[in-house]
Amino acid sequence: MPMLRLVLTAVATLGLAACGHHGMHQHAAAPATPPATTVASKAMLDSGYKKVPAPANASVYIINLKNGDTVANPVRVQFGLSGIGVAPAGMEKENTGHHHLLIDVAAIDLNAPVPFDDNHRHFGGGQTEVTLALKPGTHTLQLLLADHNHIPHHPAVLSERITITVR
Ligand SMILES: [Cu+2]
Repeated sequence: MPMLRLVLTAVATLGLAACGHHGMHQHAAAPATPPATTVASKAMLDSGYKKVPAPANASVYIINLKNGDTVANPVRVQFGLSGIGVAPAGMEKENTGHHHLLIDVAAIDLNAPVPFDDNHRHFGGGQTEVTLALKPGTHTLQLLLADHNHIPHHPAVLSERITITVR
């Protein structure tokens, strides 16, 4: 698609020009982190479980870290939520869910409970931040909201995936 490529090039050029003009950025933008592979969210699971609906404007995001950041241990991650609220796991309440931090997860099944393991951290107490010890090197972080049964909402409330470097 030559047309699309042309547009993208133009946007990239403008972006660089803006950076140069304002002189606020000390480093070139970090390469974008490829999104995790997902299957499309279904309103109802094969088991007949009807997913908790999420408002169209619901979003989740990492407040204090951005793609390309370099940080030292311990790594604090603050969870931001908009358009939907937090409730502890096990509590069924409309327009709520609890946070999950996906660490180095490249594929997400949005039609199954969020796994319980070191790469999928549940914050079933309704916590909105965590302090982690991560191995030095690069890691991806992504937030996923899920319902009282740890099943993602429909549509899924999933943050951008970012890469950080831990010194
Ligand atoms: Cu959970």
